Amino acid sequence: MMIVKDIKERTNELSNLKKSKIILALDKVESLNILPSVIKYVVGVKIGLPLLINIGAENMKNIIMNYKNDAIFIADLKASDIPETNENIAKTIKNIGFDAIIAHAFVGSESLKALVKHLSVFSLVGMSHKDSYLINSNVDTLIKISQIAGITNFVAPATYPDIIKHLRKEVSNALIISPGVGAQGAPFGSALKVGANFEIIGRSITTALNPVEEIQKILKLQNQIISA
Ligand code: BMP
Repeated sequence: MMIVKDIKERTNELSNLKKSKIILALDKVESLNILPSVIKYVVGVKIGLPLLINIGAENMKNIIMNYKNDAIFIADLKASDIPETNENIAKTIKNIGFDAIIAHAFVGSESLKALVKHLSVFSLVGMSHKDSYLINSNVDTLIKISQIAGITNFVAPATYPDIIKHLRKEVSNALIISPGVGAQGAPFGSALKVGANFEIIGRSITTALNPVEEIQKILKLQNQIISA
């Protein structure tokens, strides 16, 4: 019988193996070119909606099949629909081979539960951009909604470290992945320092002249922070 490990266990194992706290964010078709050379340094790959639409489900299936033992794959759809449609989204995404999906919590626990039935869910309880005041001023409600749906995996912003700190305090066993380091201004390692498990990093790597060198630099910084 195949034992299915949960997402926290899998990311921990991969992280220990690779000495990495990086989840690579790929949003553009051309960014796929770097995948073969960087996959061994990252714990997960977060696929953005534009990339998924542009390459299509069949191509995505093949990519995931190719790398499924090397990293976890997260569909960043920010699912936010009624329960019936969310369930349809979850089935579709699972069928492509994704391990997890990112969802908005503001739609309510029933919509989240519809996703949880099919795959691991990362609930968005804060966002990294300047305009994110509506979501970021409702973090506690969003955490509650997520918990009612049985979710302990979260996305929280590195650009608002207090949100990560608060989330870690509220949900001590949470798996927290955090965007906003690098291109959006938060220093590499800063999200880890305040309680995130992994940092989601896109453009700093995908647009680097030498993505492998850039990753190695980031890993060094992350490891300095972890061991400090
Ligand atoms: P970058 O490192 O290039 O800024 O990429 C960050 C990634 O995380 C992007 O794919 C973006 O869509 C996503 N993201 C974010 O930046 N802030 C959030 O609050 C939530 C996200 O999913």
